[in-house]
Amino acid sequence: MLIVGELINSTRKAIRPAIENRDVAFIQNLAQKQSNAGAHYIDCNAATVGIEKEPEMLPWVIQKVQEVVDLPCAIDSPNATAMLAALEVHKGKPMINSITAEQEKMNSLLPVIQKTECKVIALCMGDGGMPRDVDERMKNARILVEQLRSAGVADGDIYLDFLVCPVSTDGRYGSMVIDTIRCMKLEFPDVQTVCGLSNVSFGLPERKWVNRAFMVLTMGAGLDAVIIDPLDPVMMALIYATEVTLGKDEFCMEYLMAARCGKLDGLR
Ligand code: THG
Repeated sequence: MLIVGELINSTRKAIRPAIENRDVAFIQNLAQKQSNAGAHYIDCNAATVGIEKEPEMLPWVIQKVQEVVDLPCAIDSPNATAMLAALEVHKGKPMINSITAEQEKMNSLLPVIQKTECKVIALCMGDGGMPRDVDERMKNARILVEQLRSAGVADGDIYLDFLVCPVSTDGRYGSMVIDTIRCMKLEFPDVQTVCGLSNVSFGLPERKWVNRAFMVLTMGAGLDAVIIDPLDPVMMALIYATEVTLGKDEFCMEYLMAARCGKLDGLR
């Protein structure tokens, strides 16, 4: 399971002021903690500082993060100018978070993707707005896979995101994502799947339990990558335990290593 640490996101209360005040220690501490907890990518989002400042602030965040952790970033921005500026300073193979099947998004980002060795998160959203069902998600997925393939992106570098919505607003949203992951794996076995897991629990108390249950279910359906708070030790222990039960952990090495490092002590 590829883990993208979600904590450096300017929509979070503490992050926006930290970015605006260029609080290096705060940002770097969060990057280090997520890396130590097992994140493979650090999501970096500076979108709430505003459209004029983001092209300056997002590259700054990425530079500060990569000064202290030897990890690539998921560059989380809706703004093509900020994305380009961030790619200029990024070291290693970045993850572009994200492109959609919306015409304008495609036109601005596909040429950038074509020139960059990168992984790409593709949100299954088109010009019709939020997809209503599995079919609409699959329709957008097909457009995205076709366009990204023709921009030279290998299937293994495409991460389809099926847009997790809160189950508190409609109880069908959870199983809709699970069904879409299964469909996708049948049609495009080498294309990867990702989700921003914590969206599922918006509006509910004690959200962590819902996130953890959804993690295990989506992994069972074939989820390959996830955007989460890696500082939840119970979540991380469940990921190790689920991988080993799905036979995705050769010789149970990761599980054994996690146990030896005290990473499975969560609820004890
Ligand atoms: N898909 C992709 N990218 C994404 C998402 C997705 N990026 C953003 C988001 N969804 C994933 N990241 C977060 C980051 C923080 C929270 C949830 C998802 C979060 N925030 C608290 C809240 O809103 O209640 C606020 C916490 C605070 O203020 O400290 O939980 O789906 N590709």
